[in-house]
Parts: sequence; structure tokens; C-alpha cells
Amino acid sequence: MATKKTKIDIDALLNPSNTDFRMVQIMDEEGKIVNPDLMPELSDEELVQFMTDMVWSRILHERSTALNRQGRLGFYAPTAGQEASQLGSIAAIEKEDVLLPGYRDVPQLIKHGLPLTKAFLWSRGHAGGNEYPEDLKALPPQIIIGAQYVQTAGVALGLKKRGNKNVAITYTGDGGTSQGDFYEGINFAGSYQAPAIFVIQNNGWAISTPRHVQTAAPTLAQKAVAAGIPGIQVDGMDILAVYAVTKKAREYALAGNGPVLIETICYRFGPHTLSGDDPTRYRDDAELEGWQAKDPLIRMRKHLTEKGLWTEEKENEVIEAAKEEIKEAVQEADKAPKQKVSSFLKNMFEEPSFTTAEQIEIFEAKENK
Ligand SMILES: Cc1ncc(C[n+]2csc(CCOP(=O)(O)OP(=O)(O)O)c2C)c(N)n1
Repeated sequence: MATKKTKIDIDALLNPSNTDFRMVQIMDEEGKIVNPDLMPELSDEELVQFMTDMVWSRILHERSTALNRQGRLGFYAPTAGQEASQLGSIAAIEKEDVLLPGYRDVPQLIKHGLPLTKAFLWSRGHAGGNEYPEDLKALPPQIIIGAQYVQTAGVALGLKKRGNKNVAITYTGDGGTSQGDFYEGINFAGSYQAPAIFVIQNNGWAISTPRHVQTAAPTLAQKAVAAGIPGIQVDGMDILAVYAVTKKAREYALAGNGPVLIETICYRFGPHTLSGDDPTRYRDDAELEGWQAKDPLIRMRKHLTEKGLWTEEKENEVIEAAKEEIKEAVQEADKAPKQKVSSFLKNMFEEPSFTTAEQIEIFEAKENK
């Protein structure tokens, strides 16, 4: 393991022989720029947009939690604590790039173009939540841990073969890196130099399994070595660092060098999902409080306030706009026609197989009674 005292250089880390897995950080917990050399070129408007996105996401998290408790939403996997990791990485991605999210990656999906109403329908298990706009380059969130890594290798190879100048990006958690699919995905993409960005959001826990029993490997980024691709660890509570690393990874992949594995060090403040998990049964308050002090919103707020780019009024405006947007999207979702079994079956294949066609016929006959 590299313990070099040299300055970190993201370009130097983007090398399949890289063995330096020190965490890349640009902005510390106080909002100070500690690595100015790594600071990406960003206008004031772009910096403000980062904060706006994170506040929007935190509100979406809070409202989703409340709506779930009221029985007005179904499945929800909390995102608080992971805003910098999620929104910093998606900000480095272009509209024509393909996103393959996991169940916790709904904010990225919405930023990539999924209407919020559809995200709510998906949460409710409504087939309409899986019917995507034609121009949205994304798959619905994957529930099978790690499966999206294999699919991403295939999508990225497809983009390369078609000569598209785009990447495929995917996300899994620390637990996901123990799955066979994780290794198969990064290995296959590496051997074909497929333009993929594989993000591991290491939030410390896979439900109740802590990171330290997930693997004996000191970092998850170093899993890239076996696949012959670069692996980089980044401070996942620092939106500037996540953005800078993902942007460079995208350029590296598009230059024909193949995939990159990025490990974002972050934390899930809430429960695993709202389907019965109680984190107080497996982790203590001190750990949570330690991570709350690293909150990505706090440090960005401090940074922007110091620069004269953010105020309490501005934040309140963003909060109110987000609440209004969510309220309207829920009302819209409420208007969706009642769920039909035949809709699910029709959503399965472009051309239904003989047996699926038969089932569609049976269910439609029942539904039309
Ligand atoms: C193949 C598979 N095995 C088990 C599960 C059940 N399961 C759902 S989430 C989860 C933990 C995943 O943890 P991690 O990859 O760290 O992601 P996080 O939820 O923390 O974002 C497990 C085991 C599943 N969905 N798929």
C-alpha cells in the first residue's frame, strides 16, 4: 500500500498500474480548499448548482421518508449523507451517457432526466415508473446487488462498438463489491477497454454488515488492480473531489483507455431502507455523529458562504421550490391509472414471448371484465 508523501495528482492515479489509494480530497470539513491543484474549473454558477442539487436531494430524502411513513410512497432507500457522492459524480456525466443505477441512486436518475413523478411511481411498484422517456439514457434502478456492473460492461462495450463518444456509469455499495458480478463486470470491461465508470459508494454498511468484515482488502478501490484498470479512492462527502475525479475518469475512458473504478467514502445517515431496518440495532450514535460532522452540505454551505455565493434566504428558496416540485409530482403520480398485471407483463419484453403473450391475454380478459 502506497504511503507516499507526494502530492496527489489525479492524472497519475488514472493508470492501471496505480497502487496509490490515498483518498482524494479537495475541500475539507470546514469548507476549505486543501488541494487547490486538484480544483476543477468551475464557474460560480456551477458551484451554486452543486449546492442547490444537494439541498434539493436532502429535501427529496426528507419528503420521501415522510410520504413513505404516511403510506403514500412504497420502496425507499435513504440517500442522506450520500449527496456529494451521488450528485458530484452525475454532474460529470453528459446527457447522452448511459446511467445504470442501483436502488439508492434515484437522485442521479432524476438529474439525468427521469421525471420525478415516474420515480414516485417506481417507488409504488407501478409499471408506469419503468416506462422511460425516449431520450433518457438510463435503466431502472437495479435491486439485484452487483448485477448492474455486468450490464454496464455490456452497455459500455456497445457504445464503443457503435463509435459513440459516451460512457456508461454505474453504482454499487461496499457490500456489492463482494458479489461475483462486481468482478465479472470490471474484468470484462477492462479486457475490452469498454468506456465504463464503476462507482462504489462505500457508505460503511451493507444493511447491518460493517465494511471491515466485508473484505480484508484495506481499500475497495484496489480491487481494480486485479482487473488491470485504475482504481481511485475519493472523499465521498466532498462534492468537488467527487466531481473532479469522475470528470477525469470520463475523459480517460473516452480517450480509449477503458474503465475506471472509483470508491467514494461516504455514510448513510438513515436506515438501509424504510422497509423495517433499524440501524440503532447495529451501529452506535457516536459513529453517526462523527459522520454528521462531515456532512457534504455543511462543508459546501461554509465554502459558498465564505465566497459570498450562498445565503440562508437562497437556501430557503431552494427548499421551498423542492417541496413544491415534490408536492406536484406526488399529485401527478396519484392520477396514474390503477395498476394492472398486464402492464407489468407488457413491460417485460419489446416482443413478448409466446408464454408471456398468453399470460397477457389471460390477465387482460380478467381486467376487462
Ligand atoms: C444478489 C442479492 N443478494 C442480496 C440482496 C439483499 N440485499 C439488498 S441490499 C443489500 C446490502 C447492500 O449493501 P451495499 O452494497 O453496501 O449497498 P448500500 O445498500 O449500502 O447502498 C443486500 C444484501 C440483493 N438485493 N441481491
